[in-house]
Amino acid sequence: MKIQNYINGNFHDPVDQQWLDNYNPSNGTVYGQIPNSSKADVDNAYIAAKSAFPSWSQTTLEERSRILIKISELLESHLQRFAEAESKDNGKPIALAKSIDIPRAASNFRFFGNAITQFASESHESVGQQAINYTLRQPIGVVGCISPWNLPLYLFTWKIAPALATGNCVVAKPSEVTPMTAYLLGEICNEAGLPKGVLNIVHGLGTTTGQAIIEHPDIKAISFTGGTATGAHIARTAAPMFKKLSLELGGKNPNIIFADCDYEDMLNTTVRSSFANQGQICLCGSRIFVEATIYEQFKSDFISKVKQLKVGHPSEAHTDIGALVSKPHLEKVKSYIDIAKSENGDVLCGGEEVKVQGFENGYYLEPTVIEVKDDTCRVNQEEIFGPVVTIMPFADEDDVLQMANRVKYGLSATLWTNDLKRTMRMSHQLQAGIVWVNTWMMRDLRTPFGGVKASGVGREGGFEALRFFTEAKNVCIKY
Ligand code: TXE
Repeated sequence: MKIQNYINGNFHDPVDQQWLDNYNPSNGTVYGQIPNSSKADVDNAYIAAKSAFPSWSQTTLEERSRILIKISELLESHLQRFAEAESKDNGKPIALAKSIDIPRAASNFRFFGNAITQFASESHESVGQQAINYTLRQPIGVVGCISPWNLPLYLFTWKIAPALATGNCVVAKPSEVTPMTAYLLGEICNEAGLPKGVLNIVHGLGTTTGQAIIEHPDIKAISFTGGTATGAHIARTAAPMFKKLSLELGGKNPNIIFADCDYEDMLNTTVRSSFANQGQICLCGSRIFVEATIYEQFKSDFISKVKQLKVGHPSEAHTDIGALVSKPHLEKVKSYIDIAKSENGDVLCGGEEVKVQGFENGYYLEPTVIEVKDDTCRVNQEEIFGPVVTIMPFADEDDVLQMANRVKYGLSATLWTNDLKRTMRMSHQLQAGIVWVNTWMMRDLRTPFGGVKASGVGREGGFEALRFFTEAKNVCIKY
């Protein structure tokens, strides 16, 4: 199957007729071609977006809101089709695509369609000077949205929905590894009545298509989710042009378990926070720290639960762990298991590729738990982004706080305890953009989302996203 770019409301081949193979990770076969778009395609997308901007930015909030909510409803009505496409493209279990990815993509449009109608700005009276100041929130113009492969439609729409809600026009690029649901979204947008050129989707490699977007002098803001190295490259490229940037990058998140927690809840959630989506979520708790008094008990209970996880074909209802997204990614993740062994890490379970019957060329890996002796070892410091977690004991609060913060990343942290004072102390000191206490990945779209340190700059979510996609202008009127 060949997919095309979505520009000005129509589907087009890439100008240079350059194509890339699209792989099905569950069986390792090529099942389609996608454009490897050049600068010429990005320029065409930009021109369409620029011409659509005057009208879209002047469209009433009610009308923009209505269209976004219509997109959300159409996504919901095509749930099965989108979930199948996502699972096939990415390797994630169909049940996960159906229960999380696609519904959350639909929620993004619904949420920002509603949020824009509530987006107020401030005013300040300059007392004694007989003047009133108010803040205008104006759309930026044409903005770029670049998303990764792990939660393809969910993260793509997480950027596009607030960009459109605020009256911007968009040039967007999904990951070249998982382009399919973004391609299908174009059809839905036409059906929902989104005017031509308001959203344009170009497909291709980061180094060609993505690079053309970030280098485009008139695409004034970039919202990006992906690897930290790519984020740094985007920041360097964008700096001389003073582009506005939102960068959501990698994570190496601590999952901190105290003896006083609700044990069963913690255990079940920790299995999920370690291995959901094959561990390919920037929020996964990939470093597990357990209070020494319950360490041995936890180790044995956790390993026994992990061993029960079923690695299998993504389309099977009972699959817990599907395929990793690509062959190169599988190789990268496996290389960390070798690194762990060379650093005296103890592989407590997993560590081997799995040959799923009938799909022997798929990219499957056992869920892997590595006991590490020292928190500064590479497997404990570098983002692996696969079904691999480390575990180690800690002595007390100070000890674990030091280890939790001793990484270059700072996206999220999870804390398991029933001690309120400790919860407060630790939540305030953990270097992370999000702290979950006695839960994991509970999302409320109104909350700020993003990381500190090498996990990025800027915040998405709620009004933060609407602020990012607008320029604040102060108007001061003397009366
Ligand atoms: O990400 P890339 P990759 C981490 C994870 C993973 C590593 C690399 O550790 O192993 O990053 O993954 C586009 N200009 N995360 O290689 O390359 C690219 O086409 C403009 C964490 O997939 O960062 C894709 O659309 N764009 C992460 C997007 O950037 C460029 C999720 C992400 O790809 C570009 C994914 C360029 N020069 C990986 N180069 C998370 N935070 O959730 C690439 N791209």
